[in-house]
Amino acid sequence: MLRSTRLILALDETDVDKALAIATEVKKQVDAIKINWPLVLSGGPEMITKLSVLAPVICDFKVADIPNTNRLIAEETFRRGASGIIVQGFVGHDSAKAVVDAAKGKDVFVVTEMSHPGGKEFTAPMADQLAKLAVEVGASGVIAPATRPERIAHLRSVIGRLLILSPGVGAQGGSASDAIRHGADYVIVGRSIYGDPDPRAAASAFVNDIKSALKG
Ligand code: OMP
Repeated sequence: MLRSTRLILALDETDVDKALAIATEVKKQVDAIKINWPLVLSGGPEMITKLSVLAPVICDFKVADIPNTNRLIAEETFRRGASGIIVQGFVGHDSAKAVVDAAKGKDVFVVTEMSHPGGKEFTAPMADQLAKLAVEVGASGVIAPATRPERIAHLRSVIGRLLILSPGVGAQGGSASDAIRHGADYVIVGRSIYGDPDPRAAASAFVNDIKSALKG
């Protein structure tokens, strides 16, 4: 995945025509488009293929099953054109490794501490172990919360040079520039772009905010 604007669009828009129009509008401002169950359930798995023509697609399926089921999900995801996939690490090394093996060099990201308030309950206490697991199974990187940027800095110290993708910017209260300053490689933004009346202008504002952090 290119590290150009460092912005990833979380396209959780369930109106398929709108989603495709927004993706087309902002494709030059994003390094990847992340899709999750809402858009796959409304538009079908072919959304992966359609969007992959516009930008690299990361499938945020938060895969969390036994190794064989994880492998089957990953194979189908990559067969449809995805460049990356997001998995849960709490199911264990064998399950996460099954996805890394099925990815055959494509990107796999492991969720660590989640960005919402409930993320503090179970995922925060396990975050270091989840981050270590990401390193040990050969994942490309981790997901870490922009809502608690100090946690990004801490998790960076655990994972070394692996990538950090950071959601929780905008609608959940986090700041893109803070996340980058604390060590994120990319920020993930959903509602504050696709829910804006002018998604392109909203994306540009995030790109400029990220640039300001990289300069400073
Ligand atoms: P907005 O809150 O609308 O910007 O969307 C954030 C996106 O990031 C959604 O697609 C979430 O599912 C996803 N996300 C989180 O918000 N928090 C996390 O801890 C992890 C993810 C994720 O794995 O992408």
